[in-house]
Amino acid sequence: DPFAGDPPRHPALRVNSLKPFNAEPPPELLTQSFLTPNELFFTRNHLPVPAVEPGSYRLRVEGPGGRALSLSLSELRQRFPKHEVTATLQCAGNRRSEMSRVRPVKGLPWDIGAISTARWGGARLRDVLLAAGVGDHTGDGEWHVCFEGLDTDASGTPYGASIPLKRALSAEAEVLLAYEMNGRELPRDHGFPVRVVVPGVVGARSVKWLRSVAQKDYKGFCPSVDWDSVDFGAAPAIQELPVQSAITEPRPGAAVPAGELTVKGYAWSGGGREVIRVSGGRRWGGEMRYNVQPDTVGPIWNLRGVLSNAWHRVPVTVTR
Ligand code: MTE
Ligand code: MO
Repeated sequence: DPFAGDPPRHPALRVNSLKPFNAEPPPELLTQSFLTPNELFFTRNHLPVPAVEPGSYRLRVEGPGGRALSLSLSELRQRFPKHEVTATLQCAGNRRSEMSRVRPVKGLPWDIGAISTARWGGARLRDVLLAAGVGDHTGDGEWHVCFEGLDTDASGTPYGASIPLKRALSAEAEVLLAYEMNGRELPRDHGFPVRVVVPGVVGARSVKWLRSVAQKDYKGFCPSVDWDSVDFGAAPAIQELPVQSAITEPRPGAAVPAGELTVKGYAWSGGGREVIRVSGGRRWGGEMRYNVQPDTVGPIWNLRGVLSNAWHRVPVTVTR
């Protein structure tokens, strides 16, 4: 069993698939705190969790013209200033099960919990790339930075993803090579010992168990084994995510007393845009810099079941 070495998990997680492990926190626990506790943070694994010996871990960073760095964990910690950022990760398939109710779609049937927030600590990707000789001169959209994980499929192909070089080098985008999650070392399910964190961008780009970072001259050379955010035909790959919100309490089908009711939920702007307002009452929806959530699933339905961000509706029964 290739999954025999996977780590133990919190019993409260709602499991969508055991091997590979895919699970989300129950909605009520997700909104109990702004930062999601590490053991409740949603987990999206495509493959078995690699067992990494921190002492022999090396991160390979390939710059242009054959220049390369090989960094141990302590070199990554010591050579580059530690930067911290609070960022939400969301899987492209979050709330997919609502799309499936309109018409069946492919993929894991996530409810509303494939989204979680942590305070990440690590080296800035920008600093590491500059140390490897990657320069700002290549900031046109053709250049990408490719990430590979230590998790490989039966053919030896690693999990991989890429982001535009411009984002990778941007000080504002705050892309991290993270070795800490909420003040502790990364848990094995979340990429121990090092993962990428790309704030505001689809979770698939935040490659866990990072083995290499390489500058490539165009996207065609990057590996991509990711099913839940690969290109739709000729459409560009998903990067920044649209505005999202959902109700975590009450739960669908709940019996609630007549009168005033406290409703809890989350709202997230996606690609680092500002939240203008969250409307409740007749409609529940987030509005971020004039991006609004679609009111129904129908017009945004797609076969992969990604970017499901329509108004979240929770039917309840009012008791007296
Ligand atoms: N990185 C590796 N190496 N292998 C993976 O399976 N899954 C990706 C991304 N990084 C994945 C990965 C996907 S699709 C998502 S949504 C996020 O990790 C989930 O991160 P989490 O499991 O820490 O929540
Ligand atoms: Mo994902």
